[in-house]
Amino acid sequence: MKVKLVADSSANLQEFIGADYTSVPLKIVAGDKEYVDDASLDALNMMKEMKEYKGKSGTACPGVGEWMEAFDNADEVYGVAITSQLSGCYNASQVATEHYLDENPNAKVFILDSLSTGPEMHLILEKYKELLEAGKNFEEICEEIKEYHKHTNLMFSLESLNNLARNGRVSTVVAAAVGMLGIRIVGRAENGQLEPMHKCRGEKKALQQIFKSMKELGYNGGKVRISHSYNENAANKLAEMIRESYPGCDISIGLNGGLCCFYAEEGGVLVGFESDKANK
Ligand code: X90
Repeated sequence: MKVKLVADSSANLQEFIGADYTSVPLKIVAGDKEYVDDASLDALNMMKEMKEYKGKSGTACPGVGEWMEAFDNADEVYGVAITSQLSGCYNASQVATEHYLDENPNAKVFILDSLSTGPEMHLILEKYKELLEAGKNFEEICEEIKEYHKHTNLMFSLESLNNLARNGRVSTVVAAAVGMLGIRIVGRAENGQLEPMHKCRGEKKALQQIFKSMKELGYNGGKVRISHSYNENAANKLAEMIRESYPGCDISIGLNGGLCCFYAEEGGVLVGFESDKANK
């Protein structure tokens, strides 16, 4: 039996060790130039070119066909998509699921609406893998992943909300408030939307605020997945801070891919974490 794991490229994973995994790319568009968010994309260079480019830029989600291709004739497909509240990606995955099941009536497909992105999607993929390795069946996996999802969260620190605001993903009022140099917005994904919570002066304060809010949301030493837009220093500092209180907890750090780099912008840090509390 062939089992496939899939996620769109906002999960920041081009490969997923130990699983038959496909990343479905979103696209970043600036004028005539299109950046496909796949393994060949140099996101750092993309950000550099974007800075110089003064015209309109935006993103596009994968279509139904790209999802279906990723399903790859598998008997069972498990996946996760960027929040349906800010992207058409999940919707495309649902249409793809219907078509796929029409063509393959014996197959089983489940794609979760993450109501989030980036490292929270990473946690979901790791849980799928764990459940598969435990020998659970399709129905059990769907139930358990939905239950797990209630206990996964996403927080962020952003230095600029320009690209989010220009593309209608956050209100321009909120975005304008960040404009000042050195100010970071710390917030979380809530009901599938970006929820700004605190304005922080300087990175250290922003990271301290993230950790404080994590604990308020019920973080208690569970897994943490951090991704950053070329700000490894901040990611390391946050990991250190968490480890001081929870030595030995499972934390990993990775780079944002193209989509998250475009929206989180330079310096942005995203943190996916498990909580004792059910926040969904
Ligand atoms: O369909 C498309 O073109 C993609 C649109 C994606 C828009 C949102 C991307 C957010 C990326 C920014 C910080 C975390 C926000 C969490 C919100 C749930 C990362």
